[in-house]
Amino acid sequence: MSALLVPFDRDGSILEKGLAETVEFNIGQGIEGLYVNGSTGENLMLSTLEKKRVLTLAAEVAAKRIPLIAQVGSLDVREARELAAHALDQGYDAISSVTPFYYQFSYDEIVSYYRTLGEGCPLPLIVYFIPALTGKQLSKQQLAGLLELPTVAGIKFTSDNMYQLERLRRLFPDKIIYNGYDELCASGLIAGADGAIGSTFNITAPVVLRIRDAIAAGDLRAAQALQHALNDFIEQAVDNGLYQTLKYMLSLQGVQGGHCRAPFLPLGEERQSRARDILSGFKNALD
Ligand code: MN9
Repeated sequence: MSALLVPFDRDGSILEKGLAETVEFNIGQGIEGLYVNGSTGENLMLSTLEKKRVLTLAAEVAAKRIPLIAQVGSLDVREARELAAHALDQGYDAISSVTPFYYQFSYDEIVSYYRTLGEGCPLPLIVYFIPALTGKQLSKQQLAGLLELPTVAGIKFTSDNMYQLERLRRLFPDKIIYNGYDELCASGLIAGADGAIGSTFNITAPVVLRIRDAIAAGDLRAAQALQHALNDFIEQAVDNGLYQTLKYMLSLQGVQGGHCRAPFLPLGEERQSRARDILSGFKNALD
């Protein structure tokens, strides 16, 4: 699944046409689902109204062709519930929420947050674990405690701790585990993830699908070679300003990719030229 990029104009308004084109481009590239309003969607920088608008538009354009997950996490659990209700209304298949961040919430407080959110919405709930950004590390026992909640259907695991992922897989054969770092897509699948959700897949979907298929076929050499090519791409894109670079790469392919919202800075001439080289280098490496 792609973590959906949201194109903005230079003033920070959502480019609705660009958003629709981004959804369509992803589907055209064979992506099998969208994670809407995640980190990649710059969700934390949007108003409640804008979050709802993005959820609505993505659902309208996707029109049930692929499953959709709505990230609704908020420090205001009432906002999270309101967004969850909206996602239900718009036909989303699941909701997801980042672990409560900024304040050093206790584990019990985090559990209580997910209980409140899960009990308020009949959709399956996916925990979004991204300790590098939330600052909240959880042990494997604590993650297991979250997965034991009856309303929790799974986890988006954006951490490089493949041992934790493997242990969770072992403990919870029936819960859904998504690998979250695109750099570890092959590793995560081998450790037992059911799938992957990523920002770079907005551009690299065909390669990621090949990694998945190579692993399913037991061709680990092929998976490794593809992951090397993907990581050469990701390393350079991150260095160039990840979301701006991905959006610019959409624009190079006929999609109105737009800009990021401030305080993200626009790509200058130099970084645009670098982005063109990164994309062509990636395509050449795959030929
Ligand atoms: O959660 C994404 N995380 C962020 C998923 O964007 C913060 C990843 O897809 C990364 O962007 C990607 C590049 O580091 O792995």
